[in-house]
Amino acid sequence: MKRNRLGAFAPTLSTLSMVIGVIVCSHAIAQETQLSPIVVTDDALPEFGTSLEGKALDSAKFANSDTATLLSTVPGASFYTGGGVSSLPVLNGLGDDRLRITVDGMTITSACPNHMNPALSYIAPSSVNQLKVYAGIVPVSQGGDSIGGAIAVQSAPPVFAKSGEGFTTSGNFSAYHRSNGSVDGVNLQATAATENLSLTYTGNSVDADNYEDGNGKEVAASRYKVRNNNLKLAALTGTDLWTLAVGWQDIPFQGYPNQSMDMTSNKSLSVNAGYNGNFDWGTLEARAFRQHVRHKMDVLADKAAAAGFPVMDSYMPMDTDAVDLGYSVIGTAQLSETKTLRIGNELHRYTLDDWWPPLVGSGGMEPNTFWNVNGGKRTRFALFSELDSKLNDKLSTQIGARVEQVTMNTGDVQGYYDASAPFGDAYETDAKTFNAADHKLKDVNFDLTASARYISNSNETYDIGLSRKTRSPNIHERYTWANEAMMAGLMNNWFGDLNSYVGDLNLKPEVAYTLKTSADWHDAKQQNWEVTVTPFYTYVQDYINAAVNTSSNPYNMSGLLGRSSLKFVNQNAELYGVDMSGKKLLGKLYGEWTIVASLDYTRGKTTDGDNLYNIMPLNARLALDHKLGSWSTTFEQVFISAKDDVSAVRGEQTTAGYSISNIRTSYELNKTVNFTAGIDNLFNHFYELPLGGLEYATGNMINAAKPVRAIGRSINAGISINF
Ligand SMILES: [Cu+2]
Repeated sequence: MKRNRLGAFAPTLSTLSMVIGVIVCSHAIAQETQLSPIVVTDDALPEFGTSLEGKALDSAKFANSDTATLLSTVPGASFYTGGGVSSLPVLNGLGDDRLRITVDGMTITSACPNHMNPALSYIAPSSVNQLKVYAGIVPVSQGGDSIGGAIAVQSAPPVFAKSGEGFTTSGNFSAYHRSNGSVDGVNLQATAATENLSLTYTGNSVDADNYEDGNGKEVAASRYKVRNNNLKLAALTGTDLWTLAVGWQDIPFQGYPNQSMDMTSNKSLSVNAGYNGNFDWGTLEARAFRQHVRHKMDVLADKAAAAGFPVMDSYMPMDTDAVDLGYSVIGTAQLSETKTLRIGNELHRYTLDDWWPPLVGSGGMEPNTFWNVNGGKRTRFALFSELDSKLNDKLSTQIGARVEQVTMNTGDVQGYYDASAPFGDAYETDAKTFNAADHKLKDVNFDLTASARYISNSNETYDIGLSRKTRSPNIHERYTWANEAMMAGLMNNWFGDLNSYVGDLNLKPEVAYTLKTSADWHDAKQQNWEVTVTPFYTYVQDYINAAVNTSSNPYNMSGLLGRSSLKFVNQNAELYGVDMSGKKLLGKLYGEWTIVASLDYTRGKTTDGDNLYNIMPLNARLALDHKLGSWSTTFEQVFISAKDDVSAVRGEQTTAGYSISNIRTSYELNKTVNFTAGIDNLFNHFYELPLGGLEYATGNMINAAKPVRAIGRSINAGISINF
């Protein structure tokens, strides 16, 4: 494990249009000991995953404020973009709630009908020490309630003083600036530690204005402001490690160009306690956590202006109050030299209130509070077991089974008004129907994973994996109830497509069957060259998709040209494709040059013949890395083909192909100071985001909304200082 992440970024500060950017990271102080992770692992095990840490992460950190995008070099990864720090990651065409995403072991739910606050929005890129990604085939110990894959993000492990050293302090400060959107960020990390106790504070902030596209035109409501804090206490007793972390976040605003709403406040408080212990029989990891979030939405003034709305204090207040609560206990026993057994139990309970206060004087949004979800509950209880075996020198296997019970419930709802209002019955019939139904639901889900790795010789490794994975519907998919499309349905949308959605109590869990193989060819020392080819096929039974809402509610019509009123439905779907990557050391000429290339192809469609929504078109990345002493540089070219395979039912719009160039360089001085600079979208190319949805402010009853415009050229710089 790499413990030194200096490298971080670099940018810096600026009062006069200079650039800066920084990132923090570096817990790194050489003279301190770091507890090695207590996990029984074996390189021989099959793994359809990628682990990013150290330099591999640092190169991306200053160029973005959005932790999900640290995955951008992972084959098969893409992003549904929305808010500046809240992209929803996708692996091989399955994203958002279809991935299991944890932050320091905590399962955090997007507590918003637009999924504005997903798990990775609670940790800044600068605070990420390690990012593990499993695409398609996921060990059951890492999975559960997901069908696409898993992403586990870890902040830096605690640092203790060395034996005999007594008391020590260490830390890092970093700052960065990005020209497009005038983004300023600062990060601070400080640790005070003895041999047995360690206290670390981590804080960061980022302020961003609206960015400009490649034509120099501003994208309204792309601005944001974020404050994150975390205090972590760790104690060592013998070989046991205890941790207690408290985190709090404040996002005063985060704009969403592809939603009718914007985040106007997100305040959270989390408590996360962990234990890692060694016993005669093996190791025990335990964790308990709770996160409370208060989330608010309305429309930011600049978006309202861009959409042509009259100036008002509030356009539509929306409120969310949610709690994620959970624990996990995982025991790992080394049964023999060739067998490791893992047994675990997890509980995750999510509760949600989602209400929209009346707007006095609005006519259509009063006099009652609109209850979108009233006392929603979703509890998962899981047991799993996993066996790692080394059958011989060449062949290793992993098999696992997981059973998970998901129970859900919610209370009664009401709309803004009843049928006695002058506008008639937009809500009352739907509310009565919903309240008369039984809301209590229970699913029992089974997951199975079997995988094998065959190391043929020092040049060839082959993996194969087969799995069955299950995800139960989320609260909004099952419990949103109002067919009224212009107001209620459009608010229940985490796709950025500006359609209206309504839930269905009868939705079944989606079950995915995946077959994935991987071939890895490389030189014996794995330093000179490598080529990896990873094809996959997934069949999803009861994939939760959308169909035209045939409700006879008289207000079941969209207020936006080309947008539809849709309803969540179970369909069958299949996804297939291939990820390829390779690298080659070119040689030495004023430093060392390496070429790195990757290509992803994913196809997704329903068995009825429609394309799945938001599937990343064929894309490739070509990078030339240069290293000379403490100086490293990457020249990157990204190629994205046109998005033509679009979802008919969602009225998905095509986007044109494009190619952009990025340059990043960093220089490390005395292992203490790190300077970073870069230019993204060097040639200021104008393009539309394939997975960005539609720009709300460009659509109305006469004009169809256009795809969200991507950011133009940005000059970035940062500095990181260890102390
Ligand atoms: Cu929201």
